[in-house]
Amino acid sequence: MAKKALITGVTGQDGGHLAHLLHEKGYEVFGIIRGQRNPKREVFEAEFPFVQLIEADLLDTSSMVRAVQLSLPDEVYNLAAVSHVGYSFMNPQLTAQVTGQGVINILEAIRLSGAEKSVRFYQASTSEMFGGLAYNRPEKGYDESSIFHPRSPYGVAKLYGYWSVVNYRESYNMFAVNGILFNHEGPRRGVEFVTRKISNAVARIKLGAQKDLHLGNLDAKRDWGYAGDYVEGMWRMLQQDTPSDYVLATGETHSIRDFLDLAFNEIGVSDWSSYVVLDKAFERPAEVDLLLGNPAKAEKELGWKRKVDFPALVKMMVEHDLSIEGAKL
Ligand code: F7E
Repeated sequence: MAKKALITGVTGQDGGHLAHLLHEKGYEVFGIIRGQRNPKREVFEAEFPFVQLIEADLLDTSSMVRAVQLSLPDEVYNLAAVSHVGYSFMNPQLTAQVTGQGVINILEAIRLSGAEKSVRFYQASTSEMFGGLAYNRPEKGYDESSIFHPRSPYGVAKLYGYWSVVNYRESYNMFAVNGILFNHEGPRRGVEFVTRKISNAVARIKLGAQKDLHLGNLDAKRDWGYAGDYVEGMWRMLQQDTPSDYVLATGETHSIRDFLDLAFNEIGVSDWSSYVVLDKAFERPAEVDLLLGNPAKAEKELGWKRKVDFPALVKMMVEHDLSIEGAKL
C-alpha cells in the first residue's frame, strides 16, 4: 500500500519540492492549506493536482487533529512557519504562536489522534538558531552539538520548536526529528528573501523593467544550497532506524556581495555598484553575520550530499527569472 505523507506549509518553497519528491516516490500526498478561499489554492492545484488539500490551521489544534484523522499519515512534515526573519521582528507574537507553539499544536494533534507511535515527524529547524556571533563560530561550521544563540523572534520561536521535538521524542518515544537546515534557495524562493530578490531584480534590470535594487547589509554571509537537494535530506531523515537530528548544509559560506557578483555576471555586468542602493529599511535590529554549516553527520549517516553548488544555484535562479520576467513583457 502507498505510504501517506501530510505536509504543513505545502504552498511554500520547500513544500513544493517535497510534494514533487514524495509523489515521485509513490506516496499519497496530503497538504494543509490555511484560510477561507486561500488565493494560493488555484495556482497550487494547477501544478500539484496529486496533492489532496485539507483546510486547517496550525493555530487551531482541533483542525490539525481533523487533518491527521483524515489523512492517517505515515509521515508528517512540519514546514509551515512565519519564516521571514525581518518580518518576525515586526510580528514577534504571531511568530511565536505559529513558528513556535504551532509545533506543539501539531505534535499534540498527532498524540490526540492516537498516532504518536505510528507517525514519523519531521520539524523544519534552522541555522537561525545558531546566531552566527563571533564568540560562537566553530571552525568547521555549526553541527548538531553547537551552541544555540538565536538573534531574532524567528530564531527564538524555532528554538522552542526544536526543543519541543526533542522533548516529545524523549517523553513519548515518538519518531520525531529536527532537520537543522541552512539557507536553501532556488526558483521557488519568494522574492522577499535576498537571493531571489537579487536574481529577480537582475533579470528585470537586464530586460529594462527595473532600474535599481535596494538592499540592506551586503556583508552578511550565508551557507546557501539548493532547496531541491535539501528535501531529499528531509525524507532520508524519516527513513532511518532511529530518530536523530541532522544539519543539512553545503559547508561553504558566501556574502551577499558574492551573490551579487555572480548574478550580475550572468547578464554581463561586472561592476554592479551603480545598480545597488543601500537602504536601511532592509537592515535588521540584530543581524546574523555569518553562517557556515557542517553536514558531516548527514553525509555519513544519511548518505546525503548537496548536488548543486553556489555558482550553479545563482545561474539557475537568474536564468529562471530571465525566462519568467521575459515572458511578462
Ligand atoms: O536574508 C541580508 C539579511 O531574508 C539573508 C529564511 O529561509 O534562511 C532564511 O533566513 C541575509 C540577511 O534569509 C536584504 O540581512 C540584505 O543577513 O534571504 P534572507 P535569512 O534571514 O538568512 C534561514 C535558514 C531560515 O530559516 C529563514 O526562514 O541577507 N539582506 N539585504 C537582505 N535580506 C532580505 N530578505 N532582503 C534584503 O533586501
